[in-house]
Amino acid sequence: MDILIATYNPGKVREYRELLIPLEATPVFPLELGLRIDVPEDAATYLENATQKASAHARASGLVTLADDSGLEVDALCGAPGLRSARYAPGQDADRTAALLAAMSDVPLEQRTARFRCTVVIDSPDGPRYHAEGVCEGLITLEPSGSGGFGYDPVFYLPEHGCTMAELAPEAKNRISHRARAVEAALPLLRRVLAVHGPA
Ligand code: ITT
Repeated sequence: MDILIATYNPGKVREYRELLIPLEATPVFPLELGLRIDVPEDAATYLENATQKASAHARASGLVTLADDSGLEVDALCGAPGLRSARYAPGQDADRTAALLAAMSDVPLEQRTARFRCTVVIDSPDGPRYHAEGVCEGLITLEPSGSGGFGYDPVFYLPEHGCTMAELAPEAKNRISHRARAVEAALPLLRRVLAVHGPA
């Protein structure tokens, strides 16, 4: 059976294809179904944004649906870009990482602590709804490094790995990332929902 992953971000698509291999269901993505639903991501929490994305896509597709809302929280910027991570600056990922580094140009290394946060919501046309969260702690670098991953990965340094998230192999990112942790917590919930919605 299929599970819809309600994302249009190609980086997330790549990661979910790998992260959901343990699941006895096939991940499908909105564009593969000819779906394109623009959900406003204007709520006050990751949970509300992810819920809106999951619910709209579950209603439109009739499928069990997973959505995530995620972001980078930088302590020296009082938690910014946070919920606005995807819209922190116009342009591409590289423009947003450049804007972030510029905003932090006078922040010393020891104060560059940050975390990625990912909230996953699972919904289905007739509920119930579940959620799970994953967090990954790190430091913001002084300049980008690495070409893997997406988004802010080139400026997110992992002290215990001695490299940025963008310098990790994809399998390694998928073991330790905020999204990997959220999915790990969500897998039992997903299995429960899929058991209810599976073939009779
Ligand atoms: P969808 O809503 O279609 O899933 P999106 O990119 O708009 O895609 P979000 O609203 O959750 O997704 O925004 C998350 C932003 O946070 C994303 O665009 C990146 O800039 C950043 N981000 C999230 N996860 C990341 C990761 O694993 N590595 C680097 N940056 C990440």
